[in-house]
Amino acid sequence: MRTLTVAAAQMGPIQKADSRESVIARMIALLDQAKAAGAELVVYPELALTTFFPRWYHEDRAEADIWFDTQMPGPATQALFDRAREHGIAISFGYAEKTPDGHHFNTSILTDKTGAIVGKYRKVHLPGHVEYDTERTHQHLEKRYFEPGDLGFPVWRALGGIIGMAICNDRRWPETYRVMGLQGVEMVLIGYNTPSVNSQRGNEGIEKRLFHNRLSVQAGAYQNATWVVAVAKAGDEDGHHLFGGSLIVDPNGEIVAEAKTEGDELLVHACDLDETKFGKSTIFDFARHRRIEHYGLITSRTGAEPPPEV
Ligand code: CDV
Repeated sequence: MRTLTVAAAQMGPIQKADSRESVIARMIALLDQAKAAGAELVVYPELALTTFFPRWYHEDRAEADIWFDTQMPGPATQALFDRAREHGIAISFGYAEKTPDGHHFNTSILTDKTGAIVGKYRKVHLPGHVEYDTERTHQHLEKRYFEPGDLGFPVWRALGGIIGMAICNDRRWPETYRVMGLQGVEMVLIGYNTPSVNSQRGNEGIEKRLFHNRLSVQAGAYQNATWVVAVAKAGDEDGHHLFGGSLIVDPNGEIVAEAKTEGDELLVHACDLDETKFGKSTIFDFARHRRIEHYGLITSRTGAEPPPEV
């Protein structure tokens, strides 16, 4: 048995006017609760330090730089890293990263139990659009403010297991989990900010969206025999509602913990990383059963006509 006790630290809304210090104080309060509950790893949401700013249009993109961090840890976040180190707890959270050479990414990091950053992931699947869209009920300008992640989907040997990260929209894409699954991932950490309504389909309400959240996360866990910890930022941010529904899902695809509120809420579960072994050595033993052939090989063997060129 290899137990990693994880805490999914769901966060309630962060308003535009909230200071970075007030957000860090909330994150530290969750960290203290997690320590009392025996957690070894605390996972916070996507863009945990700020409101979900891609809903706000800035004609001059540089104005959005107020939401970005250029240093991690930096002046505002140092206190969180310090408390995590004091507690001997690893943390993972998302933030808007501006690199020294001026690139912008939607990023998450993983630390070890001493507060040292051991992993960095940059969001690959950026939803939304670049320009102001008058057809939508609300804006989703991730493509305006971020570049697609340039680090792939790596995994890290950390905390006694093999850990990977993904961010929000990534969780809906099977290859997110599979790329990490092929590297033996045992726990995937995912933060998200998901509006309760579809900006392009008004009748798609919160129940359908929570269903798609569970469907994606549970399928990713089961099909890759991995734990998945999916953590929301939830509630009403300046009149824009995000759903909660944070989840911890086991390698059978079953939910072992689910958030009940839309506020700051901790879900704690002792995850046995060895529970991934059964699936990885039987139905999802990729080395034995996974046979992806090049399309040309299949057509030459079966005589099937390739699709017409378009
Ligand atoms: N932050 C996100 O990536 N949100 C998307 C919304 C726009 C659908 C998501 O997949 O949850």
